[in-house]
Amino acid sequence: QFEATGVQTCFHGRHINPQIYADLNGSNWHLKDYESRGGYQALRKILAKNSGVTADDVTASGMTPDQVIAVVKESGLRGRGGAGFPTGLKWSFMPRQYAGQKYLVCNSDEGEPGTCKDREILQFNPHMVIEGMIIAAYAMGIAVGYNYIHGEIFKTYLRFEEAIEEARAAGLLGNNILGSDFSFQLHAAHGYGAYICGEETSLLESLEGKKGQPRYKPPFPASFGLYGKPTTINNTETFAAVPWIIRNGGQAYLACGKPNSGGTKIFSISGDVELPGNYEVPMGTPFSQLLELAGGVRSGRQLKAVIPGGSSSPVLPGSIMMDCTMDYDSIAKAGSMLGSGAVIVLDDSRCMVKSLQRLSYFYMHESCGQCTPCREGTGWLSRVVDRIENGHGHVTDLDLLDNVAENIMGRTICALGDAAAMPVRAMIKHFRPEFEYHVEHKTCMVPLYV
Ligand code: L3W
Ligand code: SF4
Repeated sequence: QFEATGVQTCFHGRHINPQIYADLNGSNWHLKDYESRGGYQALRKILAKNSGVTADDVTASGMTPDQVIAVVKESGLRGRGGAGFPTGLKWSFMPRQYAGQKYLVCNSDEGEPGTCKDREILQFNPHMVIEGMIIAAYAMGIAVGYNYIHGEIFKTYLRFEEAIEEARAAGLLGNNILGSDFSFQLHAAHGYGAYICGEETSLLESLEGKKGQPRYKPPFPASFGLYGKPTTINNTETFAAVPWIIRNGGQAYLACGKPNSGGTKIFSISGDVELPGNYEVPMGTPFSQLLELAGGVRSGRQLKAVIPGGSSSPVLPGSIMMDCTMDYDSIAKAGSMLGSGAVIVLDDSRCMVKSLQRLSYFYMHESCGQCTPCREGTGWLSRVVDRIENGHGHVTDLDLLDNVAENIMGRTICALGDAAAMPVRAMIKHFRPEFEYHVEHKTCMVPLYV
């Protein structure tokens, strides 16, 4: 069932399938290969009207920008970067009649611990993102776009540059695309590895050449974005879904998933599973099936806990996760977030105090330092968890952690503060006896921790 659902990215289930990996690892990412898989047919479809451009699989009727946005709305596509904001709605925020410069930005600054999907889309299927961006630019009347790529995947950035050059040489980017009256210039930019630059306004600051620190929102980028101009920012996987949606229709994409969670989603599964990797499955797939696809829990051990949507999402006990389906509503109902789809599996040999120690250190390290609750609070969280793990905890430390977390949440400029606080509260809520044991016995209650 899963092997056949490669809707977006041609991962067709797990990417570590040797045959698929061999294909993708080769030179199959080039323009000619993408076109042989039906690539750029969606672009040809929308431009057919005013250019005489021919498309293999559609009548040459073309699509207006409004029609493109309507199809994306109909598809139920939601932002794949973490927040799940409806993509069609976001596109409709762009002021179409605005006479000045407008920008389109792809957020490829993938840095969320556990998430490793966007880099593989860019590595193995860059033209799908480029086509999605061109279609988005057409729909919103945007002439200039940037793809901001994480600084630690420099080879992927170079490949994306190469793909842009291929598209430009073939008349798919630049002035008068495919002979139409639509022009779009696309550029790649790379960051330097700071996690916070994945936050959209921080990314814009960095793209402008400034220190990557988040801005207050509102105003949202839709009205005050890059260089203060209206800007639409979407995640890499979101853009990659667009060509399929335009070719096959919004309803077809929606039908792949669930009503409030249309289409498919790539889940990056890591941790204690036999076959970690990226898996593209329909939204609404039971977690138990996804786990099975990843080979099950490592070495036949028991499932203890799951962080379902990247390190920013609250941890859930394995028993709760086994009743969930992989879609926004089910995971939210269970008390966490689907986030960017990074599923971190923890087996029964894992110490939750140690796990939280690593997470808390990460957020302290990545805080940009702009707001006091985050700058100071992430340090407090990290130091208190540290002392519990190292056998110097106090009986009052659990309440202290909860208090610090509570005082960070909702009091910061960007979501990093909440992202640091939520995992702490969830860990203590679900695994309190483990923390208490650490404080009382100054050692771990999980004897097999390695
Ligand atoms: C115009 C309005 N635009 C919202 C736009 C807004 C943004 C999108 C979602 O955080 C989460 C975070 C991480 N007018 C608007 C509007 N928008 N209202 O809609 O906005 P928002 O604020 O809900 O979310 P966000 O700030 O984009 C993203 C979580 O995702 N996360 C992060 C993963 C990180 C990666 C990575 O490394 N690449 O994926 C994982 O869970 O914690 O909660 O575009 O402008 N009225
Ligand atoms: Fe910076 Fe943290 Fe404030 Fe975000 S919440 S702006 S990362 S200090």
